[in-house]
Amino acid sequence: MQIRGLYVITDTAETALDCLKGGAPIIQIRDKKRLESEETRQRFRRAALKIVSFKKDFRFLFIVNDDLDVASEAGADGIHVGKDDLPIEECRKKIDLVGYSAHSLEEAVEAERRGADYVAFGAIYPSPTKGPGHPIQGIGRLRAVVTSLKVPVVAIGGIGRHNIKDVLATGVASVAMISALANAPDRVEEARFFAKFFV
Ligand code: 3NM
Repeated sequence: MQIRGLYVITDTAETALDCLKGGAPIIQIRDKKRLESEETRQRFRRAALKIVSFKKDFRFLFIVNDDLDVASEAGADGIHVGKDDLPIEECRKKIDLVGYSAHSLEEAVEAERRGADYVAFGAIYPSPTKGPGHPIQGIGRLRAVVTSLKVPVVAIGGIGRHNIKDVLATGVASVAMISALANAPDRVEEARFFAKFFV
């Protein structure tokens, strides 16, 4: 399976399941609080194992954010890292699919050169999840990244119903979301709405 379509990022198996029911082809588990305590780490691990169990009913790529041990234990398809995480080259030794978060065109090109299988680029718009201090790239820079890279580009940050069409017009392979799905009154329907743009 390739990186294409709705890319769901969540810290719960419940949201993952709802989005799979809506047709999402990619799920990433991400919880930046997972290293706060043994309890949060175990919660993360259990959620990863639960999500992987959904593979018996759904076809999807499962990606773990920044935790090679949990990714290996769960038998995840891939790992996603950024500049402060494990190097791409280290991840590559243990797992087939490695994604990287870039925040400039230069960083995106460099990630591809170092062997990333896809590059996430953001934040495209102000992100409710990242908050006000996080740099905004806008559609013009996204387009430049899409045209400069051979690997699939995933747009991320502040994407929702009101701007999805502008994002897709850049030719991105995939669109990643946290809050637009997590906060939707009906997550299955919301995932279906976004997933259908790619069929
Ligand atoms: N990474 P939402 S923006 C996890 O710019 C993440 O790399 C970003 O959440 C980046 O869909 C972001 O709620 C948050 O804006 C995405």
